[in-house]
Amino acid sequence: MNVLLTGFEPFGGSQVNPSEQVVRAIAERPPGGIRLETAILPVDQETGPAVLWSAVERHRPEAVLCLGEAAGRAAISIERVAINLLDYRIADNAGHQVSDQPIVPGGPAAYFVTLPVRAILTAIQAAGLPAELSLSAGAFLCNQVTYVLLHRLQESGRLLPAGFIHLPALPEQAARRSPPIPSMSLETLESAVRIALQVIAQPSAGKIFPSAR
Ligand code: PCA
Repeated sequence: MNVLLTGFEPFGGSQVNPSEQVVRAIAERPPGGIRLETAILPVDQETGPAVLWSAVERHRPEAVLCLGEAAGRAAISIERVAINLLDYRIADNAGHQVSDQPIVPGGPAAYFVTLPVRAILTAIQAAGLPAELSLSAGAFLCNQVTYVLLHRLQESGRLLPAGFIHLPALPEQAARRSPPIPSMSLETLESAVRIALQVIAQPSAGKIFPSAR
């Protein structure tokens, strides 16, 4: 199966982004049975969604898994939904800080992701790693790229499994906070994402899963 895996560049004053590091680590040793394409997205209101969509157009993946950092979360967070809202709590890397705007004017209020979220959760937990289903990817870039991805896939009639996983901070990021925030090692994050990819690449995963499954 041809899978597109994406992460984000660092943002918000951090030198690293766990999602970028996980993508680079998995790209070095892709899982068997998966033709992996990767992209690192800019944390930029305009170019972030554009780089993701051009990777979809170029690689024609059969599934898309996007990763991002959610500093402060204590578990691997499998997102279930993306909402039609831009309400940046900080500026992006290009200085945009938009409030209370739709991503797609007149677009649906929200899209469910089309990944087998419950199966991914169960598989990660079965490996002894902390994971959760999440009902909000926030209102910053991670939510935005997920919404734009799901919207364009739907508009272009390309219904394929696509969704988003938020990763906790790395220990070196957590150590710089006072008080420290929850963190997970790169090895743990990489293991969890490899499990998610395995679930996505299972034969039944060609189906579109409503997020309730
Ligand atoms: N996390 C941010 C954007 C980039 C990233 O890694 C977010 O949660 O929206």
